Amino acid sequence: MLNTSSLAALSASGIATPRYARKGAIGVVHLGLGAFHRAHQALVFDALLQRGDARWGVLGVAMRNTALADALASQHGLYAVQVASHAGVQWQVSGALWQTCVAAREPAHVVQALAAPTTRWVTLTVTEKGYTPGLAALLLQGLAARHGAGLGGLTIASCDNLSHNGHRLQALCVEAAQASHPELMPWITSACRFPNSMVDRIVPAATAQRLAAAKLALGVADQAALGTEAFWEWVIESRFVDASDGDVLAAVGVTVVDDVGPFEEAKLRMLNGSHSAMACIGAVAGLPVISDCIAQPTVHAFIHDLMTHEVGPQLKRKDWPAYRNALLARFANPALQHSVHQIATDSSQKIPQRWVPSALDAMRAGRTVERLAFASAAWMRYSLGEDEHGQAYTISDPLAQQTQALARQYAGDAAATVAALSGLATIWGDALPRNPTWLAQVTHHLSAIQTHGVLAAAARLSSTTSTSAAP
Ligand code: CS2
Repeated sequence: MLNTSSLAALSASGIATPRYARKGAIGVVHLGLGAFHRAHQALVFDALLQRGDARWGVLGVAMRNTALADALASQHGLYAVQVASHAGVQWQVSGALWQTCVAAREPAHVVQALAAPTTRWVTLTVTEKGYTPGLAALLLQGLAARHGAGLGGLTIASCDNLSHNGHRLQALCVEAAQASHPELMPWITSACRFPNSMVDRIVPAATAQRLAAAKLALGVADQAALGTEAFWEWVIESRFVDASDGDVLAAVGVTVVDDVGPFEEAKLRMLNGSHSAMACIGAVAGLPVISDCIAQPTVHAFIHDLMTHEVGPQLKRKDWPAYRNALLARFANPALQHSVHQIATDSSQKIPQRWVPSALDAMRAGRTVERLAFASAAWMRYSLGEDEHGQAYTISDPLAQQTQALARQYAGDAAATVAALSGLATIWGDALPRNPTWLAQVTHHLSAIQTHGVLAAAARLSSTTSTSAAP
């Protein structure tokens, strides 16, 4: 099994491995030890450690997943990442995780780490639904201990796919402090920093095939191996407790900006918005992974036109045509094998930032929203929990029980399904459910999906919708 004693042989066989001492005081507490962190921020910290800056060793905190944290602990925090690009695949072993633990099992360990004098940063990837009072309570315990010990504040960087993620996290902590530690409130706002940030890298959950490929490439088993694409981006606002961190991060490829808004808006609406649309369409059509979806000319045209006519024109980021083209190429990467069901997970938490703002902006600008309405109809069809070949699947979503019950109750009746499912204000907000044109379009597309099947309905949409010339 991969562990410290494997490193010399791996390095001799040409695999990039950590060349630094992997012990000492932890500098970063990361909450949410999923695949994304391990193939994204952890590799940024690994690059900093490789440069000899020992302040970035990570305590990786799984919120609940004991199996993953324990597997990583048994591998001394080491795991391999396969980076797949047109140029081929390359493996590297990350050494940034110096310790792991589980918040639900060892909360005191997390609090202690948050309160340690050497800890400078907290990063979070706890998913959209993870911003709970429980999370705030955990952070507050650590912050209270820090404050009590007379230590400085922390840079606390939310790295989840939420708009204004840093502001949201700060508001959650301040609100919790108001209730339980009012004396902490001024200190949290003055001594800690909550930069907004946009993170991007497509990192599918590991599969048995990936673990088998890792074993073949490494010559030892790695229970925590991952695959990803070559592209990565981390754009973060320059609001750090230690102002010099901006230059340090920039030196390893992080983009440090005053306002992350335009980057975050483009990423959530173009990349994640397209992902969620393909996830629903693919799940209903029985296409297992994103590269299968985008390989279908109908889906390619649909996603291209969605970004071109309904999402891109409203963005603050004016280079969106180039961004769109790069995304279409990234979606086609066959090495990723990114499961549509993984992306469809928690759709009720994702749609509010991925589709709804685009629909509202496009309508305000007098543009078509046909494809956003189609995607919404595809999500309603997806909510039945059974694809067009009669294959059942599990919907993993906090609202699954409710949405699936409604979809089944009105199955086959497009108007009734749309009336029931578009009334969920936590997903659609207030304006869309009251907009008769929107509701009529969603109903029209759901009915077309029911009659023709999702791919044929999408093909009809491409041939009937008139659109302006594409940039
Ligand atoms: C995906 C994201 O699962 C999902 O919802 O859309 O994880 C996506 O792959 C990343 O945000 C890419 O940066």
